[in-house]
Amino acid sequence: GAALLLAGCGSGQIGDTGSGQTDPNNKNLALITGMRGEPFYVSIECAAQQEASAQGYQLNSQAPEKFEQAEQSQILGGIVSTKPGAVIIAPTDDKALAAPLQQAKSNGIQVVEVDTALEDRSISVTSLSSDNYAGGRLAAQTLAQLVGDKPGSVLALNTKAGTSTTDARAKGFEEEIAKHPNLKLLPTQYTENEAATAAQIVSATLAANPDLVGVFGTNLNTGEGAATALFNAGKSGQVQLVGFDASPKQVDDLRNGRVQALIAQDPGKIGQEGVKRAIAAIKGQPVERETKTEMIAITKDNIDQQAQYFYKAHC
Ligand code: T6T
Repeated sequence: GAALLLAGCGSGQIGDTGSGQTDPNNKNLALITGMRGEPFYVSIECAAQQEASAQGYQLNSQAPEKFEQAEQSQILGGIVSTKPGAVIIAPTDDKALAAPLQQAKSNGIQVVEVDTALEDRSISVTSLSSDNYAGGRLAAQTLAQLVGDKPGSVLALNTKAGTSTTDARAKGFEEEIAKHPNLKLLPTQYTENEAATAAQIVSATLAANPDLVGVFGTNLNTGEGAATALFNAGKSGQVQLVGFDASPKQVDDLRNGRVQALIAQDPGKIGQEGVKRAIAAIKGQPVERETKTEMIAITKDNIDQQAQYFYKAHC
């Protein structure tokens, strides 16, 4: 008796399991991306806002200042207390966000994962992202082609361990590079998603491995940092650089020869479809459990045909 009564009162506190019911008429959505002001996430936000307005829904969009799970969990806690019908989220850690998202779910909030995902697939109703493992393999194939037969070392720059997307990209990259006997893969390094750290690691790797022939930056910041370091060392175009994402700076770097290829994602599609699914889930309609969106390898040769894949710095 007492325990049941306790479970029924209070709202949004730890231990409150809520009713678990979603009001099908709830018109409020929340979007929590991985980091504020970052063009991949900005592009998701712009498309999500557009779709939400078109369907007559309010979208409350928030993000941590850095790609950081503690701050993101705090934002999520605040959003849960406003009881939106769904939260569309890019969890910054594949484990740490599980408990607060389970809490949201228990409070009747539908969870839609965009881009990154939790290891535990039982919390969200749907997950939308690039096929990041395939993207890592595509990056390796592209890099191997750029390097040609030349023997040498290759470096992959990951972000933070526990980031589902970049972990999958690094894995795909490693497995594909292993098929190229002329390329020796150095141990993958972590940048904590800081461009400056990526630049330092590339400078140090150049010094320690004069045979470096290729670098893979698994996302925007790692790629931007690597491009800066190679340029400062006078190695642009000698050490082949394949990046992931297509920020305005990355696209400039590709045009001016500081980067040789970019694997671009489709954040606009992810944002738009994320909102569509959130609305469907609120209404109790079925949604596809997992969907992979398109990616494309952009090089100097096809850059002028691929402008639709460039990310936005502002809506
Ligand atoms: O590469 C994207 C995203 O897919 C990844 O999960 C985290 O980094 C980015 O947002 C780029 O900064």
